[in-house]
Amino acid sequence: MTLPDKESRNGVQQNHIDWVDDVAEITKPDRVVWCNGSDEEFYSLVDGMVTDGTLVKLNERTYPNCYLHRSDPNDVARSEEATFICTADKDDAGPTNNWIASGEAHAKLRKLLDGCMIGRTMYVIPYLLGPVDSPYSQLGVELTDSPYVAASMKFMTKVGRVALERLKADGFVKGLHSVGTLDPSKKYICHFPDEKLIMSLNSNYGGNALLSKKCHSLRLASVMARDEGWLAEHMLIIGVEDPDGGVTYVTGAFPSASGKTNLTMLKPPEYMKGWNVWAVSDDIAWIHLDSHGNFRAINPENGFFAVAPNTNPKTNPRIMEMIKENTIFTNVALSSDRTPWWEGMSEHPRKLWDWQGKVWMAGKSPGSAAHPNSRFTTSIRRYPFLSPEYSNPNGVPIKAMIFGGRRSELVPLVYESFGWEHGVLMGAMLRVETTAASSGQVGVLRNDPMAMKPFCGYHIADYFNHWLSFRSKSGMLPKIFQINPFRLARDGSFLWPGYSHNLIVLKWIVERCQGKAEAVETPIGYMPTAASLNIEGMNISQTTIKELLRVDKIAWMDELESSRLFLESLGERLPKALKQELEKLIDRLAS
Ligand code: OXD
Ligand code: MN
Repeated sequence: MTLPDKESRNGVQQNHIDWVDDVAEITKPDRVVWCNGSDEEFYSLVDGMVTDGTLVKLNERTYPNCYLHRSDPNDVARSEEATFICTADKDDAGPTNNWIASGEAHAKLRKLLDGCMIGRTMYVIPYLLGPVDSPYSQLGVELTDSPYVAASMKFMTKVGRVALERLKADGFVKGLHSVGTLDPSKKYICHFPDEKLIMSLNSNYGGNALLSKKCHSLRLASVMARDEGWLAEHMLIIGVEDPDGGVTYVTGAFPSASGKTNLTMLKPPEYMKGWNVWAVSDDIAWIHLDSHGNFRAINPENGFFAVAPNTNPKTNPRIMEMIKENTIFTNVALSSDRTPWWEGMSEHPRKLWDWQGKVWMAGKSPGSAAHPNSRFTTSIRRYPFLSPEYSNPNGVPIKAMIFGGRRSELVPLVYESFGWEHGVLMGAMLRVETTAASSGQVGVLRNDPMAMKPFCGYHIADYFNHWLSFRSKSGMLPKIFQINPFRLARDGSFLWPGYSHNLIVLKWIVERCQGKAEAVETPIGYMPTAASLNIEGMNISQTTIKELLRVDKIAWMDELESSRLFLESLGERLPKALKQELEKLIDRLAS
């Protein structure tokens, strides 16, 4: 074993170094490399992976500095069944999480870790989450034997000097990751909130292996947020600019693979002159209250790890431009000119190599050429419409929070809650169709409160209580909305064209915050009138709009019954205020 590079760990506290040394002692890597986040280091990592076949270099002329990574076919999505919260008491993890007692998890993992890095390099990745100099930012150190993870972390976080500088003084979240043997029966993604520790074994999929993302920024951070009085949410953050030049900041919680990245990078349609959308975050928001009670949100991440299928120059030209350089693609298909391809990008080329590297012929080969959860990873800095406030250490002031997700029926295009508690209920009742981002069946309805079911690191009923507690902490509560651009017509086509047209919905939300847009009161909340939606520029009929805004009372009663059963299944800890809100909603629908 070569000793960690003294130069790069200079000044780092001894106890931090001790942990790295202790892990190396157990996992026995051939080499330990402290990452500094430089471009040279990135190129050396990707060159090594191109040489050993882990990456395919894409066409340098059309996709400069872009690479394709193909996963093991059994390791293509987040593995919720292998994800655990490890605490002393099962009740702290609650009914929506898998749990292993922390002592037992340590013992189990210790065996699996023994010698798991023999013949490999262990990369030590010090990373900073959030703006430099922000009081809300956090440090982590990920130890990994995956060069794919080491290279991707450079895009996803701020690696190296900026983190090492803070490591001299601050505590940090410890993350240990090993690709292991990729044996699915030995896959464990374990979180130890009491120790600020993550251990992830036998997966190399981003959501399981880039520990800064779901593991640190959501599961562990949600516990810290509960204890410290803030929110760690599975939310995008955008600044919506109106024709007067005002920018209204909005967050949006949607389950995985439900369009957060598309909404974050929305290009306004031709007919909405003067409007724009500025990206702050496409996946995660850390939200703190400032001294005036404003909700201030930062993006802990520094990059995108987002779904590729259906992204095309029409649905999202801004994304297509961004990923033409300095991007790692995972599990997309490959064209004969070594450019990436996925379903919904363009007409099927006649011949492709599918996501597993096999020849794929249009009209002949079964299944899709790209994996439905194929992804791109790139730095947020590449995005031309990155909000100038992205780096603001104090975050951006949030005026509206949106919940959403795929619902082919029932949920209207947009509606607003009557107040904070009702909005919290709206989030708690979020029930959506599953997507390919997590292993398991796609398109099945499941409860995914606040889009946090897979990511809340503690008892979900306590989490609702935590949300409710902001009522007494802030006089500046954001308005809460639910949206659903995914409603289907009888023939299976989408009723709403989505993508850039979603700005019409955002405009209504912004104008509600500004006190400008009209609304009508319905039993489920405030809804836009057809006139207040400003659909003149769109090619959509009044009948379709009416359908999109229809409240089907009988179907809603069924929905509420399912929600009631779900909420009751959470047990004693369910806040009374939430039950009361549900009763009020039932009464409104019944009257
Ligand atoms: C993601 C997810 O990758 O939510 O963002 O799964
Ligand atoms: Mn996500």
